[in-house]
Amino acid sequence: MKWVQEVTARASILLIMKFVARIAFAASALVLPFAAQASLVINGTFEANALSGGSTNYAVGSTGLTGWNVVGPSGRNVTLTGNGYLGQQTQHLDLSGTSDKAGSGIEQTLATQIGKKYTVSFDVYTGGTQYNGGVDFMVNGTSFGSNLQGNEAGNTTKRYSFEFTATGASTIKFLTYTNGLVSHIDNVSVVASNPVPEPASLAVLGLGALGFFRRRKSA
Ligand SMILES: [Ca+2]
Repeated sequence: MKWVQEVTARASILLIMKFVARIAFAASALVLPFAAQASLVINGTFEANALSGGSTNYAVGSTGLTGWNVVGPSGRNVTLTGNGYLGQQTQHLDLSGTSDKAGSGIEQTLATQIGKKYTVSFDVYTGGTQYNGGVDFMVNGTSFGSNLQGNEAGNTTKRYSFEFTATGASTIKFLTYTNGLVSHIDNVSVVASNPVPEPASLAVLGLGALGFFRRRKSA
């Protein structure tokens, strides 16, 4: 009955190999969130559109600003400003544009997943005490911050972070809070804030499966 033993052994090896493959697949699915930690926001740094001069205006309704829709009352705009403006080191966006009135801004819809938590972060610059400005921020129409200010005392940017739970796709929106000259944002990022499994625990899982396979084969 040696052939019966042989067939049984081969069948169990096949089963074990399938089991190991499943473990490996499950482990790879767990590893994926590591790679997905990059920001979901397109052009959150406002560096995608090259400036030839000091600034470029994008009118309400425009989709010329990479990744973003320009929103607000008809006739308003937002202004992409370049390196060196008011001491900034990179390109950034003035939500108040050339009108310097409340209500203009930008929005972007992100492929967030229902029930998952995300952390949104961005820099605000309102020009110190010599300028009047402020930024409103909302997700799917819900306000997360109103009249957000830069670091007035140091006349520098201030970074804000908020956490939200997605109900599907999420539209993030920035608007000028009030009539004012300087309502700038930069470095917008949205990342999943759920904790991810540590590589060490995944390695243990993988080794355990390997040990199981070896024990069965040598039996
Ligand atoms: Ca920038």
